Amino acid sequence: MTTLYTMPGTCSLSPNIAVAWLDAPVEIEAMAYGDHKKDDYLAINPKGKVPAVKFDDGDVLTEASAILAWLGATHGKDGYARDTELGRKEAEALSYMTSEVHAAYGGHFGPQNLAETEDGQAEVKRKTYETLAGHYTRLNDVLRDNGGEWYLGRRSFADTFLYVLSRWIEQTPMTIDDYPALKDHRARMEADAGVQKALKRQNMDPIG
Ligand SMILES: N[C@@H](CCC(=O)N[C@@H](CS)C(=O)NCC(=O)O)C(=O)O
Repeated sequence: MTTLYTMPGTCSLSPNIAVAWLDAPVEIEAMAYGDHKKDDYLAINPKGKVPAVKFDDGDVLTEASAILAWLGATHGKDGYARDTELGRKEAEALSYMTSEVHAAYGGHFGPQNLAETEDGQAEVKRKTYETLAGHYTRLNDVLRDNGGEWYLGRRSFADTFLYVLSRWIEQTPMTIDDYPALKDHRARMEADAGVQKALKRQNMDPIG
């Protein structure tokens, strides 16, 4: 069976929610934190990161936005196909969220990779939160301008990644209260049965 590898607290929650929304025939493997650096998993994904999908024939697909694109193309129902305006906007939004916003979190999760001294790392973190505040303002405003309910005005996989990002804000000195549209969206996502199912399958709880 096709398997999606996940780990608590990580962006693998995004494709996990997409699997739940599509009721796609994909098994969820809930790894414990740290398993991503063990040999068994490194044999599947040598990058040592989640998410990854392993297919029946042994082929492996990594990168959240590629996995979401595959899910939409293979198991997508109305609204998830890529050859629609929503599909194109979804691809754009997911590229932004993964390659810009997620990547900017490197300065929060791993400042030691960007500076050696304590002062240097503190500076990295300060700049990181400045950058992230700009991203969160943009995300909040796009969501608000699209009606406030779903990031692109209609439910799409962009909402699954946005939910991951609006959870991570809790780990920073920033507050979701500064982004009211994101705060409402996060609460709406947590009321969704597919999101609740995905959280449980990945050993995570709602923020509440
Ligand atoms: N560019 C990758 C990033 C994947 C990534 O950084 N995953 C994080 C979790 S959100 C991870 O596995 N981190 C573990 C580590 O780096 O040790 C994607 O979009 O899928």
